[in-house]
Amino acid sequence: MKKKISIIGVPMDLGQRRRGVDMGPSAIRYANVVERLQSLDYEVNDIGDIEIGRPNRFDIIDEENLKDLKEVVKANQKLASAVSDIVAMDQFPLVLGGDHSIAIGTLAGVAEHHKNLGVIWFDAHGDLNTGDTSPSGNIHGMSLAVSLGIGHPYLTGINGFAPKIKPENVVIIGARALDPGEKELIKEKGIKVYTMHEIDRLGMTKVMEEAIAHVSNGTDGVHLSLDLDAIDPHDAPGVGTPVLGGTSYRETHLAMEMLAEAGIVTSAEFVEVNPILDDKNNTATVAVALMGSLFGEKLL
Ligand code: HAR
Ligand code: MN
Ligand code: MN
Ligand code: MN
Repeated sequence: MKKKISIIGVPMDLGQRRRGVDMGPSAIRYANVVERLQSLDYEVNDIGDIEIGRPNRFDIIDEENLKDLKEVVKANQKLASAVSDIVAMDQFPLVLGGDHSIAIGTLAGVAEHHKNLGVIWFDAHGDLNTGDTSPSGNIHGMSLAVSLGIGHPYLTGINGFAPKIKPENVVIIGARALDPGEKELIKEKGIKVYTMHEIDRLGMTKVMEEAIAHVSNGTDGVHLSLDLDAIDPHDAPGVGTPVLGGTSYRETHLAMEMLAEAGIVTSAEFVEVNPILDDKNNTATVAVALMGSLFGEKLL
């Protein structure tokens, strides 16, 4: 039987103050994600977008250094239920973002069915802040911490259980902008991190071999959370928080190809595509090309 992929868009730019990332799912669809994956012999079902509220900007109140907390909780609860339904039907959930705070909902939905989920977090950032350590109050900088059960109870409690994932099952790849509180948490929890230094030094092949071994060890599924800002801004300029010195287009493809070969990934999200900061939809096009590799597209 053909494996089924269910695509779900999350047009959300809340949780931070840079507009435009809500158009990410449209940009990715415009870059032909459905056709690309269908050509790989998957049955692809685009189930549309999660409905996101649009609070009147004069009503916005930032509570406890957490921007749009209530709206972000609402959106992620909806996403969690939708993702959980997809997994329950034995389909692969492919989530299109949208601000990276949506990883909270994706992981909440997936973790309902995978009690020992491995997580590969491709990102320039650690997303390991809490309201207490965040320099910005932006919830996208907290989504991995929240999934580990660390942070505001409205966020950690989404879908009624916490934590969603365990620190020993997580690997971060591409980091180059970590805040002091995040560095402390990484040490305290023993989270495996391949910064750009290790990627430069070991090469992507070795990094991915180790990362794949790490997240496969004793887990019952692997989620890929790919923040487009992991990639160098020369190759993926359309992101809200670009950081120089990221992975190249080819290195990132190699990583996806190795994941396809390993056959371990059971859910994925591609986030932070912001078409109004982009150059001719390049970033969405890169995202779709990477999805092609992740789902087994070959060069020859
Ligand atoms: N670490 C910073 C903060 O918490 C920057 C986070 C940047 N953004 C993301 N997440 N898109 O990866 O504010
Ligand atoms: Mn964001
Ligand atoms: Mn990031
Ligand atoms: Mn991120």
